[in-house]
Amino acid sequence: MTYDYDDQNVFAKILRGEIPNDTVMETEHTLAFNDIAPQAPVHVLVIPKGPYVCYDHFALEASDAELADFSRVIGQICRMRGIQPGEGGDGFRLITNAGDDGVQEVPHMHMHILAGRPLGRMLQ
Ligand code: DGP
Repeated sequence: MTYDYDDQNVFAKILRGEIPNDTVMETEHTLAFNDIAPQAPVHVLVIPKGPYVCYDHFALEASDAELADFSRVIGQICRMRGIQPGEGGDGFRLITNAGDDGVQEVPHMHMHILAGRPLGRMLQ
């Protein structure tokens, strides 16, 4: 399976510094920034710096270092924002949309962190 990465997508432009962003955290392999159209009081997008189209591309082809870094950044942001349910926060939701059925708007792998209000039940 080959993935066709479009390097003109908006997150690629953010990574190249061509479009500004409101950075929350940056590491060697990962960038996290606030969503331009927040759907909740906390709405952070976490993206790998590598050219991955969607979750399966990232999960199957990224290095262990990239995968671990991405996961840790998400955990650290949850802790930073005080939304982790185990330690007094009220919880959060992680969403990654993929492809047409997933209604993925930006074709660069990203995880949404949503929190700060009751998010409702998604799956019955
Ligand atoms: P989706 O691909 O549907 O999972 O969502 C893409 C998200 O990216 C959407 O919540 C809006 C956000 N977004 C789109 N363009 C920009 C941008 O230029 N800057 C930021 N910070 N967010 C953006």
